[in-house]
Amino acid sequence: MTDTIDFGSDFFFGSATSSFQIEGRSDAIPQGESIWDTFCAEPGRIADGSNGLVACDHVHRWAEDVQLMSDLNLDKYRFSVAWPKVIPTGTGAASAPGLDFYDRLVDELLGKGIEPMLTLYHWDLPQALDDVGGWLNRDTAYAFADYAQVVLDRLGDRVSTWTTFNEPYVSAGLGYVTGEHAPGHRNLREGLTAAHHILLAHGLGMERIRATVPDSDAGIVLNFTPVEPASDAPADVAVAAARQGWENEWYAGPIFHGAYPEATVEALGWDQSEVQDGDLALISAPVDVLGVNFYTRSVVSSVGQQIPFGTPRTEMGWEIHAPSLKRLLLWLHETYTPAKIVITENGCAMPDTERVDGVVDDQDRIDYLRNHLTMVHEAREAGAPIAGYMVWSLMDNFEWALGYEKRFGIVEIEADTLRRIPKASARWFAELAKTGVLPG
Ligand code: IFM
Repeated sequence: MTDTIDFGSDFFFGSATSSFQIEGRSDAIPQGESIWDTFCAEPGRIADGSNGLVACDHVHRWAEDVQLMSDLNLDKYRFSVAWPKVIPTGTGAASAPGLDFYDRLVDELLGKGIEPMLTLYHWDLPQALDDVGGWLNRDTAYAFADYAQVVLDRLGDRVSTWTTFNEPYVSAGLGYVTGEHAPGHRNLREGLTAAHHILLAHGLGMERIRATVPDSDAGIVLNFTPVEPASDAPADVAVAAARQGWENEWYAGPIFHGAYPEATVEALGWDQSEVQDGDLALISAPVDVLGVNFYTRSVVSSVGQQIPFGTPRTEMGWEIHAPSLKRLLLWLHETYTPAKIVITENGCAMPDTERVDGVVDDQDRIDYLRNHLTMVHEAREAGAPIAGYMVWSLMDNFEWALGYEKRFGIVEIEADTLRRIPKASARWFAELAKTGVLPG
């Protein structure tokens, strides 16, 4: 047994989800198609051939889910709004039933003493916007700002933390460069364009947030995968540097320093022709909060990705390496000096095969969470301004191109009934959230 760790009363605990991954559809809420609906309908795109039509049926079970969060003693809940539920075709008239859904959810959360943290975009772009170019079209950034305004006008009086985008690296990189995610393009040049337009949309969205809810905390959620060279060999070091620029600095650079990382711009041969006067000033307007999503690190060499031999991995095949989280947090603190950091996602897909009295006994997930939380605490003690930690995810859900086969939840969703069954990790997390103390 090691010593217990007390996070103190000014640190919060929460959980995170996203619209497409949990909501599903309701006949009472007419909604537009999103790029993910289209992608799911294309044969071979999703590992188990599934889709988001029902997902966790949160659209009907939201009150039960909020009660669950309350039972788990959560201080905050991070969720995203589905643009196609609020403005079905991306631009134009807002849909009252869609807005009412989020209105009820926010009231229910507040009624149970859970603070909502809202993400405006977690990948479900209205298909109608993709039909006219999606993130390759600069107009999409302006459409995003108008959509943000609709949500702000409705929920701004009750939601105190707003983030514009979740993981633009994934939207642009996996959506436009590798084709693993919607809309499934495979073109580096397009990825660079999409990335810039998403950042522009972030800047335009921040302007709307500032103008509408000046007292709120506002920012963005970025994912980081610290990159390390497999050896000191110059070829390995060069690959690591290039990966670091694209995976960890491409978004934080413009937001915090007003510039794309120069060496990577050069390495990628990007002419920056889509960057217009004033864009970077808009993108680098100060944020109050940087959301950090962390899962793993990358050890790279000139011959590809190297997971050190014998290292434990999650069901995603991702190396488990908690010390990288501490290093990341201190690096972010020193390099970008964000006013406030929130761990907006951290967690793991595990096999979930052990059961005790029918309940998933996920000691491996508890170990993962404990080890990462220990690193968060150490980084905080060393001066990084970390305000809270949100586990990904509240419940098992649609893991994008991998469908429902990878389970990240601390709450199990029973396959046929969609019954919510807290796993051992949920009980463990509930105790932590209640006491603020990580047991030794
Ligand atoms: O499920 C995703 C989430 O939507 C974004 N961050 C990473 C998670 C696990 O892959």
